[in-house]
Amino acid sequence: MGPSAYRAAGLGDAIRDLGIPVEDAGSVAPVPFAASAHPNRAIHHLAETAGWTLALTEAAFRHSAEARPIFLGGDHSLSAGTVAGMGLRARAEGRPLFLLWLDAHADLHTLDTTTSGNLHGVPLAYLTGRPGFAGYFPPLEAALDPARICMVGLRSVDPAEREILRDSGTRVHDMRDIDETGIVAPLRDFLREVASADGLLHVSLDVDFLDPGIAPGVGTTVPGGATFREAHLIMELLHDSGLVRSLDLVELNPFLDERGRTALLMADLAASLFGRRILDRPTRSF
Ligand code: NNH
Ligand code: MN
Ligand code: MN
Ligand code: MN
Repeated sequence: MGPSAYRAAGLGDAIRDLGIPVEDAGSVAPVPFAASAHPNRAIHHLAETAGWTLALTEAAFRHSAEARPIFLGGDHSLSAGTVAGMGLRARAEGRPLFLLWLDAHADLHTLDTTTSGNLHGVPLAYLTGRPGFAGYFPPLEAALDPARICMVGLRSVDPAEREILRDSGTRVHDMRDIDETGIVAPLRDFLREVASADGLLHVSLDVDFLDPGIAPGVGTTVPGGATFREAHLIMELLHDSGLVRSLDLVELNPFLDERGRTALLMADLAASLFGRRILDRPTRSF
């Protein structure tokens, strides 16, 4: 239902209004994937998710050749495919892929450590080539270097994820960091690294990055999230950087939304990323 809600919220027109041509490529269909049964019996929908991952990897690679794709979910397991596909795109262009992960959660469980069994909690472990996915998920052709990931907004990290993050080299900015120092300096620092490496930047925006007070339409709300302005400022800085190649909008659950306000906010944020601004201003280098 997420993609329909974004369409109804006017996502396409919000970007067209900026003078950018938009094409709706429609829905991706999962392809069959014969995943083995996993000893962790908690896991839900393993073979289906693997099939989606395969289909989305191919779609992301194909659509990113000539466009800056926006992937509408669906839960965050979608990123296992979209980011894998963007990894192939980056490799084809001979450039490194960087990832900005805007989320309350780290989504770094492996199939062995997840206790909820919800596969939206595992995409980053898969994408960074952590062990235990072989035979269960599609083989990953281009693993992402954890040092090229920047996480912003964390406020719910499980013990196994904390362990993985400790010496990963990933840039991690939890909500406390944002409270203490703001988001501008660390984001500019990351963007400078992407620019100097001539990298491709993928942005993955989980609804629960936002504070539940402004974005109630998600199954895993966590109090103390990003404000309206913090989120918009990130999008505005990303636009000014000119570095973003692709975007995920994930975890929207229209059943839990209030009068479409979460879908509208996510569409607004995407429009800011694509260049909507309050006033014209001299672009400052970051
Ligand atoms: N870490 C928890 C789990 O694996 C929660 C993950 N939920 C999310 N992630 N919404 O973004 O179940
Ligand atoms: Mn997530
Ligand atoms: Mn989350
Ligand atoms: Mn989730």
